Amino acid sequence: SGIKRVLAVDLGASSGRVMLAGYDGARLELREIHRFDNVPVEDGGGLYWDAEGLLAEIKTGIRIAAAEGSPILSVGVDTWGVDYGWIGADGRLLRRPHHYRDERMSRHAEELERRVPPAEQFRLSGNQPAAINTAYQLFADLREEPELRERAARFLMMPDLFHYALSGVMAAERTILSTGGLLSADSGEPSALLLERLGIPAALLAPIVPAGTVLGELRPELQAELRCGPLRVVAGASHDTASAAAAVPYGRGEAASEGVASEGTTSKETASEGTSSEGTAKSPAAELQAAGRSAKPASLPEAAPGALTAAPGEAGPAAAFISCGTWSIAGIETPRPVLSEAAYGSGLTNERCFGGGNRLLKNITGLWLLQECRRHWNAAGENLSHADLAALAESAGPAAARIDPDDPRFAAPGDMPERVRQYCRDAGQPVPGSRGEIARVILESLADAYGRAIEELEAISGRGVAAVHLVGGGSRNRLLCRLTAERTGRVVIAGPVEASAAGSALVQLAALGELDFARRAEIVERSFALERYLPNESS
Ligand code: LFR
Repeated sequence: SGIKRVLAVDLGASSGRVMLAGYDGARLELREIHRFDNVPVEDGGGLYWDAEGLLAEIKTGIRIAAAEGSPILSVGVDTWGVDYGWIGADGRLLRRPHHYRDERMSRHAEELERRVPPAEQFRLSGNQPAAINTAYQLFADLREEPELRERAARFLMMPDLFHYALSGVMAAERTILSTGGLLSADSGEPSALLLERLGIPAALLAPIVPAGTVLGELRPELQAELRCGPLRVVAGASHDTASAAAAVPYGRGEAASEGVASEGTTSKETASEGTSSEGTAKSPAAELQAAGRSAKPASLPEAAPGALTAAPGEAGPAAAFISCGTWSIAGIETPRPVLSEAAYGSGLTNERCFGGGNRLLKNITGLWLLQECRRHWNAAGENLSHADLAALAESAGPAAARIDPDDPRFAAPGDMPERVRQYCRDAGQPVPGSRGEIARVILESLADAYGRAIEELEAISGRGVAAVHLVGGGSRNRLLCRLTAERTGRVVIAGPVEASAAGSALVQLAALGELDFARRAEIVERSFALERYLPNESS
């Protein structure tokens, strides 16, 4: 058949999934093939990834998909940022990779910041300094285990580690590496200065490749073991946020906004007349340009670093996005990293995009707060789904209190409902009682944080934000979408829900020459039910 199939493996904070994506030249269809837990392993006080177990699950997913009988072209893995594993001289993992919620970095952060003060880290790398960053983790490891200098041949970021296990090829894909505080913001290459001052040997980095690189074929042993064809292993935009951003249908929802009034009007309606609305809508290329991006075909590899210093795109209004999962990442794409004092002071960070551009981002604690509440309540015998919680929050009505989602007291797992109450008590605010009230306080506080983040992004990038694309799991939460439209004062276009998997598939297909990435917005709009929320329809 004419359908091109690729596998997107998305490893998230509580679960991992293998999604089979089929592309018929117009629409992308995603189907979950295999889902499994991704729970950090505790060992001797440390927190680790169960990399071996996850690899087994990825293989299971490939085997199940292959057994369906249709050829699969490729597989690509994306994960959250910053984490990595150490590879020994024999090419094997030295030990379980650490999880960023591990605490060892706190013992070395002070020394690291003495060597490279936070403001300088930001100026050099464009990354907001944070103890979870790869730079802090590597620094801590090398100080606590100096023998790593002898024993380790490389460190590989988590997606790179899985790609290596699948293909036998060691490479450092740029979007995931750009989360770690190690790359020069200017060149996109490792910062010699940073590495030297932190005592991290440059030889520990694998050769850097752009997002959308075909690394090779699945190792022959695995092809035999999994009874699949010679599918290729593609390093896509392997940071989950970079993948999610690759699936943002910039321009599509806004173009169709006039005359569509009600919350929850799915753009299925606009999509079915989609081809006819084509006439009134700007062409995808024009939209990409209006969003400050160049509309080069994405099957081209990522632009050379020099391209980043090209003149910024037109100054017209841009669309921002919020990728809402365990974290909420609010961002706007810019031609170059934004390294101003204001960006640093507002806690913004810069990461690389597929195609070579930059994402200016604010990382906000996301659905983590609700996920932890749910875990707590369900451990006490409830059986609440995410939908149940959303319904309770909806019927609780407007909240009388607010929390700061990024307050450090919310970072670790635990009794989140009580922490929320305590926060309100400490702040002299009305204390939420019921589960619905607590959930409502969290959602309204998140929406407030989104509102502030969009203002900051707009002010600091100098680009007007006309609309906000809300993608990821949170885009399913209608209350959150509505509140976000209200607090940001912008049209919110919600979806796709499985943004990381969709983005991974789009990038893989582009890398294989099967899809023109410049058309990604119309493909996404045709493929997923996007919903629009207008700012003036308050709750
Ligand atoms: C989202 C994400 C963020 C990153 C955080 C920690 O899943 O990848 O982009 O800042 O996780 O790695």
